[in-house]
Amino acid sequence: MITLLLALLLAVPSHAAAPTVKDAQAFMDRAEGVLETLGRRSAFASWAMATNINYSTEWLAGDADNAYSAEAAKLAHEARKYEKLKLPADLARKFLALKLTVTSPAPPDPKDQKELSDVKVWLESTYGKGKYCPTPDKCKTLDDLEDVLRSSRDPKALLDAWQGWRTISPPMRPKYQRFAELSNMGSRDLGFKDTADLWRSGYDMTPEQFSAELDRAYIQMKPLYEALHAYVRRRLIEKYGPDALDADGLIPEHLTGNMWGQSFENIYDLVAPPKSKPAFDLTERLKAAKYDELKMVKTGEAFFTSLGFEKLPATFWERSMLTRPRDREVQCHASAWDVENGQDLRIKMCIKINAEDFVTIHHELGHNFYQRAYEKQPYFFRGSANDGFHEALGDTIALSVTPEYLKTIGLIDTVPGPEGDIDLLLNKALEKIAFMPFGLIVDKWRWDVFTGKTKPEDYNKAWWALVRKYQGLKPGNERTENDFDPGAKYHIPANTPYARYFLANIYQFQFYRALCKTHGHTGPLHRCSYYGDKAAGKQLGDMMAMGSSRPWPDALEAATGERQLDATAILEYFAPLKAWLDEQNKGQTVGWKAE
Ligand code: X8Z
Ligand code: ZN
Repeated sequence: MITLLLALLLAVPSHAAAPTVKDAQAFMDRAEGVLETLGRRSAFASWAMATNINYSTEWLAGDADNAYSAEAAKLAHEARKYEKLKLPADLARKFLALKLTVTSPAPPDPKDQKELSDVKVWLESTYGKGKYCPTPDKCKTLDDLEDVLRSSRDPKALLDAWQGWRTISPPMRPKYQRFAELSNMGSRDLGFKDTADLWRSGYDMTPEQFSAELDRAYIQMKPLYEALHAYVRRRLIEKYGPDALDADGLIPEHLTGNMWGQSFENIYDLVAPPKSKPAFDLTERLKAAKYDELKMVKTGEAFFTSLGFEKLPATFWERSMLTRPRDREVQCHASAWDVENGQDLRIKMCIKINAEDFVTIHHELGHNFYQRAYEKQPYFFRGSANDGFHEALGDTIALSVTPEYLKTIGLIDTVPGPEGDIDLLLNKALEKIAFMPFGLIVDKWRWDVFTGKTKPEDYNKAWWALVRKYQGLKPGNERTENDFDPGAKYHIPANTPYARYFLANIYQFQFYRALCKTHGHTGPLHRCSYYGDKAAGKQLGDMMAMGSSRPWPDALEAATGERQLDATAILEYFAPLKAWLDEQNKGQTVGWKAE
């Protein structure tokens, strides 16, 4: 009897014992293994869908997404057992990563989980297949319409393309509303207030501090954006007259050369300094030198290898999608993929031979080289220090695509002298400075949707209020709540957080400034290219190899010696342009009426 009791006592207590750090470690090892397998399945299925959208690939992608999200939510619940333990810092970091691994987490009920995965796939594929059909037999894809925005100077044609693209998104509105509800259910189930709270929890500071950091950086940038805006507005009024005039000083979005007014680089010809003759036009040079899509990507790769990075694997060239296929629907928005942990890297892009895509290729390759650099990290540390770092990497390289570099690779014959500085800086500002307010508002809009501050009946109104306030732009024609204009920007239906691009725009100048210092560059910052500099490459590569294993200020410090998001680097880069713009804007109104 006594032995039986003893045996029972010995058998029972093990599950009641408090978990130890060792248990937490064992749990995490298992979680990483399970999610790595499911993540790989989901990556293959998503690739299959993005490069061939049809009923079957949608089904596969939705199913794999559901399996990953449901398992991640289940593991995050199990993880609560270890919450009270004092865990070593890197293990604690993995527990947080587990909670953040899905940007729209699965709600507890399997029926809701499936609905969420289905709605996500529906939104993404609707965007990918989206076409503007002025007549049923004449449909235009986004790339066709972007060509119009980029090249046409006829306000009617511009407006038609601009509003035509926005005919794809009204059906998304009820789906997006449901998506936000389901995603909030999942976020709350993990202990977050809502999905906005979850999205802002991955920056080694509180969500409130994160929002304040973005606002702080934006305020640093604002005078420069306003100066650029005032100058561009005046030149557009000169060109388009009444079509560009607005009593409040807002610029009509369809005249900016970009579908969302997120970059003004395509209207450089309209706003270039009046007397100057631009030294070269990169688009024209690429075409004249007979660059094709492959050569554009090879040239990008060569920049990275010049810094000491290994060549891309042979499978990159076999499996990437570089052009729009004729025979099937695809998601053309550029992206970079790490399908099998650093081994199977790919990009997916519908490349056009122009300067904009030349930069985007460097951007995408930056993702791939980053992915390979951290492949030896454990599953939850295979990421960048924060998501802004991933977006910044390739752009940091593209900033080194200077005239000096273009001459080295034979794309131009002569390097413009210092008299070309303002042209060059203006060109870059149309890309980088014009982007800043847009980089901020996409998630400001979504955070307000997720918190409930913006009600579904005000989705469109809230969007345009932000565009007006931050970008100083206005819609091409009157918009109502029958429209759903946020849905006409990829990252909304594809559920990709956007604050990362705002961060990236600032970080890339911090990286660039630091690498130029290592390179020993003297003279104006914007003339620096570290092409071929292995020391600069190592400095960047060492940070990339850290993955997300350390808080981001540590990673930033490793590459730059700095620990803060700091707009002084971008301001320093553009300082000569700011002085020039202020001169041009003398006696003119700067700014616009926001309310
Ligand atoms: O989406 C992208 C990349 C893929 S990560 C092409 N970008 C943002 C956009 O296109 O809106 C790069 C810059 C901003
Ligand atoms: Zn990117």
